[in-house]
Amino acid sequence: MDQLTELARLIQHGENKEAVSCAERLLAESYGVDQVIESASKGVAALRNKCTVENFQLLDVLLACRAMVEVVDECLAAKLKAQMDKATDELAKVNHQKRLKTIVIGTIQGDVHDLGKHVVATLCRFNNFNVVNLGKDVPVDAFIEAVEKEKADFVGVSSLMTACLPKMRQIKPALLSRGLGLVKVVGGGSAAQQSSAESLGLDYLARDAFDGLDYFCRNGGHS
Ligand code: B12
Repeated sequence: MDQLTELARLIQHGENKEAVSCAERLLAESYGVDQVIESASKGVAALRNKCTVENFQLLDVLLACRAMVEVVDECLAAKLKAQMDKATDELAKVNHQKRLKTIVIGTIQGDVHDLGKHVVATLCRFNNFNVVNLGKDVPVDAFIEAVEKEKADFVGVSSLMTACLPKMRQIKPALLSRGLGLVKVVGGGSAAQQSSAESLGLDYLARDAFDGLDYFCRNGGHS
């Protein structure tokens, strides 16, 4: 079994300590952060049939999620932070007054899935964005208030629950009604993927965390 498949297996079985060691080994052997996240995500996704209405095995899913979060927090964040510190030093030398772009991110109201959004927040934070993470089950108004308070450039909104998509659709009109139309709204998550940017009123619908990060990097905000 190759090491990426082994990492997916360890996450799937909730073996958190072994998963962190395996991810550390992979990174030391110069596998990319994207490969590690992809393989860790496969481990969680393998539990799909243990997370249905008919068959819901909470413990298995929670243990797998814990392993995934520890890999992201203890391993990928450390790796990205080292790169980020270096990049920040270089950036500071070039232009020490440059303002970091701000992303307000959260999982939409009614939905408690937050692993994917957590990955996006971590990636963006370590790629030179100021990230305000509102958590999960976030009402539309809370997104708008945070955008105003933080003078945000972007909203990142996640939904894995099809039933919550109508709430996601309310974000852009709510921003427009408060004169915040220049704030770009980026959606993600498996439920959003079943729809389209147009029908959800998004500026962009990201395929995955890296696609979202690329969009944030490509696009300037309103400052
Ligand atoms: C883990 C999990 C859980 C965990 C969540 C733990 C947590 N803290 O997040 C727990 C056990 C709590 C859970 C609960 C439930 N779950 Co669940 N869960 C899953 C599972 C197995 C994996 C999701 C996951 O974390 N994937 C790994 C992450 C890394 O991937 P991701 O979220 O897709 O994110 C990636 C991209 O989509 C993207 N992304 C995501 N968000 C964003 C946002 C932005 C801005 C950007 C740029 C990118 C981005 O970046 C990530 C990395 O690339 C899925 C099945 C599956 N295979 O997807 C079901 C699933 C999502 N769950 C489902 C259901 C039904 C439920 C429950 C209702 C079950 C129940 N009967 O109680 C409850 C939800 C209650 C609620 N109100 O929300 C359904 C949803 C069906 C639907 N379409 O509506 C699924 C699809 C299972 C199924 N086959 O039916 N679940």
